[in-house]
Amino acid sequence: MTKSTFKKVPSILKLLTLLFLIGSCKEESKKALFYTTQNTIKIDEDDSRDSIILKAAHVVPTKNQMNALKDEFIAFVHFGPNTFTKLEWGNGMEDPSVFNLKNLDTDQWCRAMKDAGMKKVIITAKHHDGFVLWQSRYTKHGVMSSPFQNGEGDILKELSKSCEKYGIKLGVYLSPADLYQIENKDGLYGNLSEYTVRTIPRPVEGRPFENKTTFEFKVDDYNEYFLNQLFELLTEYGPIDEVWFDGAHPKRKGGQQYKYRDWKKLITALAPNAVVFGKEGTRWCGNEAGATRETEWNIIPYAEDPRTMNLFADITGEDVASVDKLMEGKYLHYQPAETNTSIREGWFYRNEDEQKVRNTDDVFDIYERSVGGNSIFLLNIPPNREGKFSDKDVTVLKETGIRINETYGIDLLENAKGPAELLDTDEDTFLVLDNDELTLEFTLPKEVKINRFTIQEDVKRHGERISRHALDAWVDGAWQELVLSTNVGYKRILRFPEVTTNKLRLRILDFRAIPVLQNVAAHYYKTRPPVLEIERIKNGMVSIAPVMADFKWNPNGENPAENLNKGMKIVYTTNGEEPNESSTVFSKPFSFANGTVKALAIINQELGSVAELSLGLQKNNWKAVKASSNYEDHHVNLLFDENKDSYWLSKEGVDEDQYVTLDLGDETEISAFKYTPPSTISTGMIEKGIIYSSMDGIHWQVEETFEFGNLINNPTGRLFKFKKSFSTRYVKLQVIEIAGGNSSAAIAELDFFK
Ligand code: FUL
Repeated sequence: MTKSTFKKVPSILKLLTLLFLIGSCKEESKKALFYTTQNTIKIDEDDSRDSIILKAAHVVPTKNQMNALKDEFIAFVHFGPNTFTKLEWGNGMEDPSVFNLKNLDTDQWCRAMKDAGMKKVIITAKHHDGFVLWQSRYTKHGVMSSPFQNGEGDILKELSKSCEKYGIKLGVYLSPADLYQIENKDGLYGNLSEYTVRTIPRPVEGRPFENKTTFEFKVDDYNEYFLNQLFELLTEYGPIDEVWFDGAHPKRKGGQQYKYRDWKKLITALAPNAVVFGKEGTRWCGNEAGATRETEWNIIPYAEDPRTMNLFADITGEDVASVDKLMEGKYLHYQPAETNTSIREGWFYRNEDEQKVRNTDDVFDIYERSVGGNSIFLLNIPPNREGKFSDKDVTVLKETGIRINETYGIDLLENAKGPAELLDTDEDTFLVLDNDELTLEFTLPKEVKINRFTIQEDVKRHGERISRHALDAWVDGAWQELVLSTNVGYKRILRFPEVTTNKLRLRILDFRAIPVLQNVAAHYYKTRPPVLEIERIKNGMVSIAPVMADFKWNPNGENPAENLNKGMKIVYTTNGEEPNESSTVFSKPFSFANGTVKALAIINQELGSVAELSLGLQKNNWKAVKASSNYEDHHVNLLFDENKDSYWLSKEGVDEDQYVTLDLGDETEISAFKYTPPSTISTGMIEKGIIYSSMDGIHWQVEETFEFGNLINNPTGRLFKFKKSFSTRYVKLQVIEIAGGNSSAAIAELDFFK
């Protein structure tokens, strides 16, 4: 049935037709299309809930979108004046000489991307500051005015050559926001110029184009400038596979509008293979942290026709395209999400010591959640001031590539029995499921260990249809459910605890239309027991968890170590003995004081390394009696709140005497204390002090003077054992010396031990 015949049928008939088609599907099991597939399908007034769902199941990607999905893992490169000014956003008024690049090694970038298995790179040809990385004819604000190769360098040209050499596709980020064009006195952005018919490209004397195509558009000065630059980018740097339009705007001016439909005409003509990000091509996933949705459908409801829209709002909610959401739309449009985040804290390179780099666990986890969650993984690697990717970043890319290869390069279903269309590597074979046979079995010649399973729908021809599914394994003579999940789309990677089996069963539990699968594969990810961290949280409860990556920029809230090590258990002891398989399993925080907790992770019978933490008195009944001053956000109570991130900080230059006095609640025997300084500031480290004891909080007795070294460089907790233990109810810590000669004292946490 074609779309037009479908349109003419009144809704009751539509529903009957639908039921008939679904009912007759068994006989016509190879016929999964009820009418023509399209990239955008209009919802009609008389469409029912069922017919809208059926329409959604016929929305398919364009060739360019399909290729973008198949690229899976791609690179982002943020490079420009910000790399030198160490800012995330420039202001457009930077002197081009700040871009003081002496060396450039785009081959090195491409090698690192290749090692990671990335298929495309998108470079910030122009970021919001308006500085251009190529030899544009239309501005002097760029590499042409910088010291780089005496103003003759062209970053894009270099990258395009390297891309060709290493077989990597090229994409350009051209920021619609342009601070240089906003701020400089002859700037074109929002200059209120008239919309007149203009020829693109505008000829420039002595700089002819090899490509003789011309366009006529009725545009203003800034749109003309933008189109001229697009023309240069799309005709002089080899094939361009993606054009990235950022929606962010540090500033706007003069009510500047963007004539996107004209930009699109130019892109379609000059770079027919380019998918357009931020418009109808691909969409932002809604965050910059590498967070992914549990369910990511790529059939998006629109209130207007996305084929004619100029403005595309960001889509950020958790529920983007559930059936209920589809009902709110007037058009259904295929639009894959790009999960974009940076390998470093920030989009631009700043430095080696402070700017954290994601570890391989983190990057691999995002890869599995994004590529295996029906989206494209766009990872930014910002080159440094030497024009290279830094060593740390290169190592992570290499390790990620190795993990992807070792895990997904081997299909454990290779010699399995099951539907041949799904087990072959031919992308043009697919399997239309039978309406009452929605279970698929795969039998392997021998038992294998698996913990990953990938499913791909035939989105290219049949769209996205599965909305719930489960995977089972045959274990000890019975089916055991391994994992239950939601939609599939281009690719779903299922992660579950390792199982040894020779039979797997995929059950499709719910769908929008008869599911059509393209491929399935089973894999094994070599997990390793993660390093653990023990900490006492509020109310004296002890918690044990894999160490989280210390990546403070936009944390996505996922614990990669836990994600990757499904099936891991944590065991611990509190009696000083080394933990082993038969030790207590950690399932929830427990109350513990005055002793040592030792813990390790076990995965697939493999024991990880032992983590250990000595815990002092519980602090539930402690009170701060007195303290020298404190800053408003750094109250003295924060030094016994079991949180190392918060701290007491006395005011600079206010007190002659710096001290804190605590009431421990009961008379207690004390043999040692631990001082934990804050790790986020380098001031206030107490190098030298005195501990006093008191039974009544009035009469004090000196117990001992303590001293700690190298606190600024190594701000870790320091234990001090008293020569002789003592009984006390009140304790006073008197500061004698603060590292670096500061006059503010800081304590993140104080602990006392029996
Ligand atoms: C954002 C921009 O403002 C950032 O600087 C960066 O380019 C990121 C990819 O998109 O919207």
